[in-house]
Amino acid sequence: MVVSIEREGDIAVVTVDNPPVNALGQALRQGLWDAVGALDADPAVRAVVLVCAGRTFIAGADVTEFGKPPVPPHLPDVVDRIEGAAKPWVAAIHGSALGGGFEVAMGCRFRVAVEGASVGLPEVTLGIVPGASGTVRTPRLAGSEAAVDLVTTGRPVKAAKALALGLVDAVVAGDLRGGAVGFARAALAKPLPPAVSARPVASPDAAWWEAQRAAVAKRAKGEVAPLRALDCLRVAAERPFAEAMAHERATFLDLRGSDQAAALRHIFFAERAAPRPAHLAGATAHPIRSAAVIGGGTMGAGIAAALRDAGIPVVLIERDDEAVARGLANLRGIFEGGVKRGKLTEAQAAERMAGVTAGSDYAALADTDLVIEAVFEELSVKRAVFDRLGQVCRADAVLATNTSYLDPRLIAEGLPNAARFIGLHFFSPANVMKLLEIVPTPETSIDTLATGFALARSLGKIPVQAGICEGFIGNRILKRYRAEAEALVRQGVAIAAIDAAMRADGFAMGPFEAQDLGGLDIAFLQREGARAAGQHVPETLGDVLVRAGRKGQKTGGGWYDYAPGDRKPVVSDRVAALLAERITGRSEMDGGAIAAHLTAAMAEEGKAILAEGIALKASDIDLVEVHGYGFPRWQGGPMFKAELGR
Ligand code: 3H9
Repeated sequence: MVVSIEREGDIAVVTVDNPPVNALGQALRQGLWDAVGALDADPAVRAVVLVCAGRTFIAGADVTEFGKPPVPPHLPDVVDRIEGAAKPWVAAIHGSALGGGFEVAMGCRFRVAVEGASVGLPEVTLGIVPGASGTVRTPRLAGSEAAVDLVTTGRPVKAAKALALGLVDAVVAGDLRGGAVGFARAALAKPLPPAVSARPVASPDAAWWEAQRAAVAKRAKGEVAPLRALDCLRVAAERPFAEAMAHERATFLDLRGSDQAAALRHIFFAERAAPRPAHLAGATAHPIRSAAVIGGGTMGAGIAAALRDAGIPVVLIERDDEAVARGLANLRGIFEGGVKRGKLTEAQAAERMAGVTAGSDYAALADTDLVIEAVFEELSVKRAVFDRLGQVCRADAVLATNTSYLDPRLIAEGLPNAARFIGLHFFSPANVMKLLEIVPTPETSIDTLATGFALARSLGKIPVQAGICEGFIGNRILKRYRAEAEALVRQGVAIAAIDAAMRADGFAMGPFEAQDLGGLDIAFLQREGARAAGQHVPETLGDVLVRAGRKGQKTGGGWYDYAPGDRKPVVSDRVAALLAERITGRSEMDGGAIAAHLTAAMAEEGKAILAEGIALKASDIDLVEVHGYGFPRWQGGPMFKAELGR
């Protein structure tokens, strides 16, 4: 039974129990529909409290039903039926009331939330708009301004803010069910407020709506749903309720079948499947109660910050006192930045730092559960670190390298008990970026691998297993992407046209401006290293620029020129002159064709990566690109896009 009914005197308590998140599948919709009928017919019931079992209130429509034809009763009808019930319903919210879940709550006459709960309309993150009155009832509760923020960003708000906005009527501490029943009794003693659909909504003027449209369009970068949601909200403010409902429903059904919605659903489910891969079901992760990071540079400090954010005590090792002080300063800088941006309080930042011990003596690692090496990307330096770790660490301590290009097998050579060795490739800034590539060697044990995934879960990262090749999954595709972009330049496509095309396609930056930001020299030095080792690495256009002293923004120029102190890329005559003899044609390829060509190249590399077993599944490659390399989420990643063929 997904819906059951109990009595507390004259109050009925309807309990929804549809694990894992009480999603509104057909059985639940029917159960709620029938409950209204049964309780309306029961003269002993004066009011109804709607509670949910398990970790959350109703988390929304059942997303797994979205690929299929809708089956009645449809959610808007269920919400209307609850609102039209003869007895007032009170939604008792814990966990999250999201999407259709919050729409059901808005069909109720009252909403009571427990402290810590949140409410929201995240539909745009799935490429759709709310489809059961979210755009129409929300402005009637909280006004158009709050509704625009909630619906076009999809970001939920916590109970206290929801109360301030008028989205909920009361916040209770502790016993939610008891609190909601008490609220219902008290409410019955007073005249009932009008149903939400009957409340007025004041429309802001046309200029305000136009300003919203410009702001949402700027954020959306090609994503359709936020603008369509804004249109629905405007109709809801300017037209009668029924007309707005019809408009919202038509928009919802239109978007539900769209490519963007399919892509966003693909990423939604891939993200949820990633942390617990089926092939690790029988493995036992080692508990990580303490961790150490070797190297306090940008990457090491970021990893240490991520560990501290998860509450894990950290030892930070650097080679001498001066480097220790620099590492600690880097770490402090990260937490201070968190305070400046309002993400951490001063007290939290201090607590983060208090959990860090720093020094240059490896003896401090004798009882550490996990050590992550993040030193200079040079084999001999890394091997020296693991020699020391092999001597001082417990035999069962998990030892990880954060290498992004080197072969982990070579780094682990000679390590006693190589079964506990693994690659954990973080992305910079490591305390912010969600992606973690997990790279086992042939000797890594399944339990060590499971430890990598468990660590990712506790750090809130999205783990993807990668096999060993140069650049693993992400950097290998990046290399191909850059090579293809350079090939276009050689054919005569303008550098700025390529960057503009990728931005228009939804990337935060194009390939050349991104290199200018990160610096061209790291990849250059890698190529030079490979050349010095006797490998044939053809000259790239980037090599030409670095040899001319153009390493990116930090040298005042790379692919573009930069005025001192200004990050705005300016097309460079000097670059044109430097590359002139290598540019063989003149091409007027349009932006759409450029983006299609480059993303297809990424997918082609992805296919090779899959065929070689470097990635276990195509959706892992999509997660790497979306979470590590700025591939637009609403396109679902290169593999999904290629599969779709559009
Ligand atoms: C909508 O409501 C449209 C309406 O306006 C109109 C309709 C007409 N459906 O995230 P977790 C699964 S659109 C199906 O790890 P947590 C998930 O795949 C919807 N399945 O848990 C996973 O399965 P498994 C708007 C769902 O505790 C399991 O539940 N709502 C759905 O970390 C646990 O998920 C949303 O977008 C779903 N809606 O976080 C809310 N949601 O165990 C989406 C989850 O097999 N959900 N699953 O891998 C969430 O944000 C989080 O799940 C939540 C819990 C915060 C609720």
